[in-house]
Amino acid sequence: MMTLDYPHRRFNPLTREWVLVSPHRARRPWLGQVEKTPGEDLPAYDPTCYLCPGNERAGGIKNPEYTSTFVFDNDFPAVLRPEQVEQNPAALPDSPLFAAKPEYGTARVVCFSPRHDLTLPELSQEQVEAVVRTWTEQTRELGARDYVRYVQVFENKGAMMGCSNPHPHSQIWAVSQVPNEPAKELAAQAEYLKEHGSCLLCDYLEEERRLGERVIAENGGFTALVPFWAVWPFEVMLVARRHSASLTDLTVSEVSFLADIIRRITARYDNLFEISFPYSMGFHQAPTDGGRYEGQHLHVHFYPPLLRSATVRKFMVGYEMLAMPQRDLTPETAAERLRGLSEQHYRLVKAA
Ligand code: H2U
Ligand code: ZN
Repeated sequence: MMTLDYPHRRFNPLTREWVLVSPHRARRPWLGQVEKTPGEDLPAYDPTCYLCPGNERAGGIKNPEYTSTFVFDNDFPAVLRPEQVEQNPAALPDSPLFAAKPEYGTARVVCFSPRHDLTLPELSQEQVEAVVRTWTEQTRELGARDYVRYVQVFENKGAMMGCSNPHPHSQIWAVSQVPNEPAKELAAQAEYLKEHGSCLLCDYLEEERRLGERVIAENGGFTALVPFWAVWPFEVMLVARRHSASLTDLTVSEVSFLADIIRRITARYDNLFEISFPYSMGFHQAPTDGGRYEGQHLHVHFYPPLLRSATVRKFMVGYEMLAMPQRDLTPETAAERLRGLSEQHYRLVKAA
């Protein structure tokens, strides 16, 4: 077990950025903001929820009486299809100091199930497999559009993350240019492949599995670990065991493995403070422009904001905004905490 209890920095080879780790600081007192804990007793159906089956959304559209996953075009999309944009893109400034480019795309919302009250770890294996298959089909369908170069699948969970509705759902933004985060990671992975003749995440995964100290759980298809360079206190990465680039490359059994690891990790998250654990999570996959992205290795990032309890969050402010990210708790300690938790969801245990 690595014991580094003095300040140091760690390198993230995926983004090629550094994070400052200050383990000696974890015990400082907290007199700051205390968050509200999320409501526990949600109804299975909420007549005022715009995502529940049969209910009305903005603009008067009615949701069908869906029984599995449900996908719809976001009624307030951040990006528009080329034919929806009337402005002449040539009017945009394009010089080194005033650079702008048009961005096209399609934004969708994916409801996980008709149930207003059940999050990923509370859904069955079959139900989460349906969610994974929906994300995969959406990646394929939207990725095939000529104006789409990248399909970002993500979930924003919890009021603390700015999520507007507790009804379990994710979003998909399919856009015409590779966004910043995947762009950095694609470049780093391509360069690593060129330099070492092997895949960055294949090599990293092999080493992490050998060391074991940051691994939380795994199955035949995926390993869940706290990355060596984690920024958020309980950040987790799910890494595909096989060198696959995208959701669309997964075999039927890998889809099951992915659903399994998602359920197990989110159950551990909820069990950590016995609340519905907030986070932003998302997939990093290959662009859909037909290019070859041999270095790209499918993975999922979970970025949860909570630090030491259900009510004390990590703020990315001050030094983080102006200099570089910093963390107190070491990734090894976070992994140990998560590893020690049950995979039986506390609410299901209480209900039994
Ligand atoms: P969050 O995942 O951040 O809660 O966002 C939910 C999305 O749902 C948000 O992008 C969309 C919002 O634009 N939405 C609709 O498409 N229709 C509605 O009637 C309300 C919200
Ligand atoms: Zn609902």
